[in-house]
Amino acid sequence: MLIKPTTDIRSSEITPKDVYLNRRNFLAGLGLSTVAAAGLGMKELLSPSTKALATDKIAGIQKSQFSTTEKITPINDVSHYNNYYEFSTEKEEPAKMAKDFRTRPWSITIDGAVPKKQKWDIDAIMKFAAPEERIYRHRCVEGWSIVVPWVGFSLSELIKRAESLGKAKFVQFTSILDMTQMPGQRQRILDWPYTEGLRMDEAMHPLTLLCFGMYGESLPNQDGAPIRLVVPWKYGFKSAKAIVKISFTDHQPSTTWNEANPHDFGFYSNVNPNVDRYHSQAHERRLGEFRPRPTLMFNGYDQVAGLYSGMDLAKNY
Ligand SMILES: Nc1nc2c(c(=O)[nH]1)N[C@H]1C(S)=C(S)[C@@H](COP(=O)(O)O)O[C@H]1N2
Ligand SMILES: [Mo]
Repeated sequence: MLIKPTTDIRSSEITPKDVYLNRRNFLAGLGLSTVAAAGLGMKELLSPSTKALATDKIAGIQKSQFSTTEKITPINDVSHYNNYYEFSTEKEEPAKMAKDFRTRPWSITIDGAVPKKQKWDIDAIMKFAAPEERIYRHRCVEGWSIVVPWVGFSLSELIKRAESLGKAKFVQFTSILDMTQMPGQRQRILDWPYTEGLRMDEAMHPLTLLCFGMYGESLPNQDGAPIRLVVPWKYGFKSAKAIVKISFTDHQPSTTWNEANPHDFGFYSNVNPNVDRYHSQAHERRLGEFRPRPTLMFNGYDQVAGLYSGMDLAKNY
């Protein structure tokens, strides 16, 4: 999602991806990988560093009533096609470049409209509630989508413990700032650190997931380890990765993409096939599929419609 003028690039945007995936699937069928295709020898292929993921199983995961029964996107696609501009603007790069990213020790600072500023360790946060598997559709504003079995629990479990004060109407999420580990931050592609935000009722909605795993294991670094947000009825950029701060405010917080290009990336950014922003949002392509499918209002999560009653979603896009 490079910042560019709103020329209509339509589905041509997604085509290289299909070529990439099909090529990979083809190579996988031959028992080869793109690593081999890139001309690396057998030694590199067999070394542990080429292992797809270095993650840990999460114990005691419960099923969720919010899960879709749609076909889950293969883990290898989800973990090798990532938007993570702190590492790279190329989607195949974060899987490689985030490999050594340090996810411990890690804490999240809770500040703003709360009785007292706090700093919580990630391992304590992960015990706030039982981990659930939430199989969600995930829709990027660029036109691709995936179905992912995320692991986490409702963000409301954390907000309850923060005891946010009555004047808190919004929540801001801040991702880590560390240019020693994140080469993308040495470039001013975006105004670092990455920030995102939600209105309090959106943040408290049971669908809004504080996420620390996927496919039964801890998150791969490139998918936002150790902890990220997943807001399934909004475009993917609302789901900030590698969160280090959660701030409660009485006003709408600034958010990175909205500041970069407010026309294309609204504060709300609910998935909406009827509002063309960035480019037409009427259709999407599931990773690994060829035929585009129609995009659903709120990405199919109709239960959130009540949050926006009386709002013009073309204006408040
Ligand atoms: N910190 C941070 N969070 C981020 C991004 C990013 O570049 N940096 N990219 C966003 C975008 S545009 C998308 S589509 C999703 C992608 O999540 P995934 O790589 O797990 O599919 O992460 C979002 N969260
Ligand atoms: Mo995205």
